[in-house]
Amino acid sequence: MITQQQQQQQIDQYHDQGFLLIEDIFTKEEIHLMNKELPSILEDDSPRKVKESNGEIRSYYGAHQVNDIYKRLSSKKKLIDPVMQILESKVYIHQTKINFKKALRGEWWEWHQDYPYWKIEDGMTSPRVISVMIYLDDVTEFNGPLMVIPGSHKSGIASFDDKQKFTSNVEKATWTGANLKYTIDRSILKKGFEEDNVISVPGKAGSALFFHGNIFHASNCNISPFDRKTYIVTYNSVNNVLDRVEKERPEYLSERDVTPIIPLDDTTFYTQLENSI
Ligand SMILES: O=C(O)CCC(=O)C(=O)O
Repeated sequence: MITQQQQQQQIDQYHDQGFLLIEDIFTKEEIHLMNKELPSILEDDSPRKVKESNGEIRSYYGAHQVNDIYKRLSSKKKLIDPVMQILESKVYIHQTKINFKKALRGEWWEWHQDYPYWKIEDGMTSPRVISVMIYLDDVTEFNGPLMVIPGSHKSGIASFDDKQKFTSNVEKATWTGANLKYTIDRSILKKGFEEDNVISVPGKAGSALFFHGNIFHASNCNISPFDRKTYIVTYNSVNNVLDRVEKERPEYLSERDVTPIIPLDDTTFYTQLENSI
């Protein structure tokens, strides 16, 4: 248990740096449960499953919509409480994805911000949104940890599409592959690198990395012999409405039902689990 003062320090750190790593937020048993579900989730051959250019699985979108363990673990109180505290409101899940980054095969993620995608593709009105990356494996310096530029979330939107401006290109709206649509310009990135202000965020399986919708982030290829699987849940404030857009993306990329999550405590989670076995 942490004290109220420590909790406030964590929240202040998040607001200042744009990210926060909390270790041991999930138990070994919970991580095992999530990993055990993966083969059955991946039997699905729908567009939710996205491949790398080398044929490996890159991502699976919306696991919480098709799998009960993922659904319930995404609602756990220990995740939702800090998220609600940071966003100062009730929240719902806008999007989830499992990123696989397989040993010696997993590819990179270019430097980008997430919020521009949600603003342009989904009509999200403000960056009052937070993603939580849950580490399903140990994440090390060598298997492609997330890299961030601390404080960059304060720059607002700094990403551009390949024409150096925002265009809502409906054809590309469901693009989920390795060549990202909105990336950060080299000149903007140079500043972060020159000021020696780029860090990676390794951590043990069970850690959770909370990060702001506008933080600059990227990750390298996995050149280690160990997989680096993570589950990313994006929580949006129920007050941060999605405006109408010309063409709505499918629900596995953009949820429009804003019913607030009811946080699940451990007792409820394990009772439900026993009942479902
Ligand atoms: O999995 C990763 O390393 C990067 C994921 C990412 O950048 C994203 O989901 O926006």
